[in-house]
Amino acid sequence: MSFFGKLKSIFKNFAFAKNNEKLEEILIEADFGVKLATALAKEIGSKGDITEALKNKIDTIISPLIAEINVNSDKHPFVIVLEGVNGSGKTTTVAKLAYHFRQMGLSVDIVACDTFRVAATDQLAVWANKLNCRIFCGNTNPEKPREPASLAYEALSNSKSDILLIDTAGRLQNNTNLMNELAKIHRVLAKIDDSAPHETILVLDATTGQNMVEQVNEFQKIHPITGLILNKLDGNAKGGTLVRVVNEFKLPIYGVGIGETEKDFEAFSVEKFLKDLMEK
Ligand SMILES: Nc1nc2c(ncn2[C@@H]2O[C@H](COP(=O)(O)OP(=O)(O)OP(=O)(O)O)[C@@H](O)[C@H]2O)c(=O)[nH]1
Ligand SMILES: [Mg+2]
Repeated sequence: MSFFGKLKSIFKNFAFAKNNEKLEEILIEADFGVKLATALAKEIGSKGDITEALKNKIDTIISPLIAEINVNSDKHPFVIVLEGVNGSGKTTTVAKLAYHFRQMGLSVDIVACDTFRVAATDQLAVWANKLNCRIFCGNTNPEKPREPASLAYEALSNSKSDILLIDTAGRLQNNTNLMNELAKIHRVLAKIDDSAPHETILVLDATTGQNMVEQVNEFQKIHPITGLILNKLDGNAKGGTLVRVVNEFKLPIYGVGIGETEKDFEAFSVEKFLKDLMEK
């Protein structure tokens, strides 16, 4: 039974006041987290049409944070760093953003800072070629991978494009060495342009659930995250956690990934999200 169907059937037979606890339970089960679940149950539990009330509430939380990356043409290049855990969709997102900006008539350079895996650079080189972007890459010799920060420095020193997209290696948020490496990328970029990077986007795999909150927390410790991209919304996304992450961090949502091609990127739609949440 769908999440909202489940809600409806439970509330059909009971008085509202008695069931705040049950609503809370369901919201926790749907990954909203205890804090938000309790707050929502308290607020919504006394309303007549719970489904509508919940929809409205989710809309109020998410809608104000739907945003577009605002490219400031005074910053040249406008530097965007993509970060996230392994497999969250960073490299594919670089391709999606490159395509998006190319469509706007902007020139785009890409930096393959995942220098430790030859396959990572190859994957990005294929995209760069397809999307007509210049690529900076370091690991011509897999025995001696280039230091990511040094490559980022070289790229920003030499790029003449409107946009510089920096792909980074996937890392677990609790891996200190790799997190320090990320901090170093930020430091060297700021040496060239103290306002860079102009956007630091955390790419989240929306199917991973609870752990997303911890990911945002840990990446924020390295450098302020300026926005989120939520990937794999075409898959079995954990709806509740998304609402929770958005509610907790109040970070702009710059878009969602809905597939594996460069075109599978769009603005977050609350309407579509709620429809999916109800059907899943
Ligand atoms: N269905 C779906 N698949 C996606 C989406 N975004 C990325 N993928 C797939 O997820 C897998 C991982 O994507 P990558 O872009 O390589 O992820 P990454 O974060 O760069 O991975 P690492 O560099 O290994 O950390 C690939 O098979 C992608 O095609 C999406 O929005 N929807
Ligand atoms: Mg990658």
